[in-house]
Order: sequence, then C-alpha cells, then structure tokens
Amino acid sequence: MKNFPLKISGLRVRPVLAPMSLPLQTATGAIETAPLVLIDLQTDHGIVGRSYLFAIGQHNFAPIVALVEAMGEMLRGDPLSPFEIEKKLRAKYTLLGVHNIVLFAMSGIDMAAWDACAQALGQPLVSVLGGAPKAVRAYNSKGLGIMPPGPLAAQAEQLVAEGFTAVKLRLGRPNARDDLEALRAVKKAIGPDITLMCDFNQALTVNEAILRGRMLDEEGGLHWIEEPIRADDFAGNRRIADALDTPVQIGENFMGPEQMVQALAAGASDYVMPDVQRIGGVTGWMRAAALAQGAGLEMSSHLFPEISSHLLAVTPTYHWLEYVDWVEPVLQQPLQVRDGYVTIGDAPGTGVVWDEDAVRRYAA
Ligand code: SMN
Ligand code: MG
Repeated sequence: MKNFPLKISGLRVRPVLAPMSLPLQTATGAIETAPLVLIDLQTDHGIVGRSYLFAIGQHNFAPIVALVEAMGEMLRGDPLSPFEIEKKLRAKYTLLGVHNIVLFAMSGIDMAAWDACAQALGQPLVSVLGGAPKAVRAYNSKGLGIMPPGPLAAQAEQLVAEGFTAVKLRLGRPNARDDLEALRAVKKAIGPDITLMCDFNQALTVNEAILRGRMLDEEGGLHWIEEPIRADDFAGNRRIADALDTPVQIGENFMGPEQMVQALAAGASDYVMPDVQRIGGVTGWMRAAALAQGAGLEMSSHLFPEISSHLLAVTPTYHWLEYVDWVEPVLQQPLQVRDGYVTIGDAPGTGVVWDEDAVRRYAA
C-alpha cells in the first residue's frame, strides 16, 4: 500500500482514431472509427491512472483535449482525492456550466483518478468501491445499425455467436414499415431465446413515438425502446412510457446526477442507463446508482464496458451492461466475455492499460 493521499504530478491526453470492427449507422449519424481521447493521470508514486473519453466525432477532439489539459494544470500537486477534485473543478466551471464537454473532461479525470486510487490499493476498482469482482450480464451492442434486412439478419446471428444472449437493434428509418421489416428479420435470425433491445437515437416526435411504439407493442418481443425522442424532453418521454407496454429506456444523455433527478421526478422512463462520461465519472455514477435504487428503477450502462462492468457490480438495481469492443484496438487486454457475461478480472484498477504501439499507430 502506498502513502495516501497520492499527489497528482501530471496529465497526458492523446486523441486516437481506433478502427471499428463493425461500423454503426444510427438514426442520427454514422460512426466508422472510434474517436477516443486517452487520459493518463500521473501521480508522485509513479502510478498512472487511465481512462478514455468518447469524442463522438473527431471534430470534437480539439476542445475536449484542451479542456482536459487545462483541468490537469489546475490539479497539478493536488491530492488524488476524487471528491475534492470534483469540488474544485465544479467551482472553477460553475459560471461556464458543468455540462457537455466540461462534464466529459471532469468525468474523464474522475475515472482516471479512481483508477489510480484502486491501483495504489492493489485492488480492482469494484473491490475499492465495496463490491466483489463478478460476471456482469451484457448485451452485444456492436452493429445492427440502420441497414437492409438481409445483412441485418446475418449480422445478428454473428453477434449472438460471439457468446451473447442479447443484442440491440437501431431503429428510426423514415418509414415505420421498414423498421418493422428489419425487426422481423432480426427476430427470425436470433430466435425467441435471445433478448432484443431497440434504440431510436432520439429520431421521433412524441406522437410518432406513440404510434410506432404501439406497432412495436403489437409485434412484441422487445425488451426496451430506447431514446424514442429528444433525450431531454422528460415530459414527452413520460407520455410515451405511459402509452406503451414495452418499457422505455433513456439515460445515456443525462448530464450529471442533477439531470437524472429531473428525469426521475418527471417519471420519464421505465429504465435508466447513464453514461459514465456524462454522469460524472465513477463519483457521479455512484450517486446515480443511489438515485435509481431510491426510485426502484433498473439501471444499465452506456458504452465504456471496461469501467462500467466494475460500476454495475456495485449498482443495487443493476440490469444490463452495454458491450462494445470499440476501445479494444488500443488495449493490452480485451474484455473477457463468456456466456453473455463480462467477467471482471483481478487486475488492479479498471484493468485499462494501453497498447502503446497501437496508440502510436492510431494517433490522431
Ligand atoms: C449510441 C450512442 C453513442 C454512440 C453510438 C451509439 C447508442 C447506444 O445510442 O446506446 O449504443
Ligand atoms: Mg442509445
């Protein structure tokens, strides 16, 4: 065990464009390579905390990198205490607003800080948070974008064959009938024993969502309907959730636990799925998990499976881990998946260690 607290001695931020095994076409845009911002938080004991941010598009690299670097400068010499770091950064950014990329940068630093704390204790993050390493139920969220029924069916079979019991289909084609055809092709390909989620990526209006949702209710077999409309229209989401039998899922766009409280107060959805980069890192996630517990709502994760597996293992109402392999090209150790579960290893911290050759190869 090291002397606590460690001190922050520096921070390194590197943008990379990681190749994706399956490009993804959603109702709101295509993702063909993963634009990642890698964060290395250095401490005075030589321990390096690591995390990454998903920049959505490479046009966002410059402002995100600049924010993380500026925050790193503010924290140089400070104790490695995630709550104190959060307090300091929130105070510095109150007038700019702790939202969007400011919140992403804060979340990235928080995740790296927790990783360093857990490494200093020689324990996996889950153990430091009071839990135990375990297998976490996951759905394969690669692929199944907006594409024709034939290739969709083939891809669905392939994704299940990778060892999963659940997959997620993107919907939101201009014509509802085309969505229905895609859904039927995937259901036929995977059979009745595989769990199927769907995601509209905010493509619909409230009225369209109710009409299309009733059609999906009638078709049956969907585990949830994700982000049918604008993510922050909580009253609209409530109307949809009230009108439909299939549960409505939102949360990947909750900006911090504060906005999640508003969604819960509005009764916006049946399930929640915060994104660790938007909810405030590990610190924000733990608060969100308490909110979901209080509200009695099942909570899943969004992207970031490496760290989210640790977090879901200490989430009282844990539901599903969203599995993607988008960061694998720059990792030394890929996540282990068996029988539909991601297993948390016994490596100290989150287990995220860069493959430095790959980081150089994909530097952006
Ligand atoms: C999604 C979000 C962000 C990037 C790609 C895909 C999608 C999901 O909403 O939930 O996986
Ligand atoms: Mg989604």
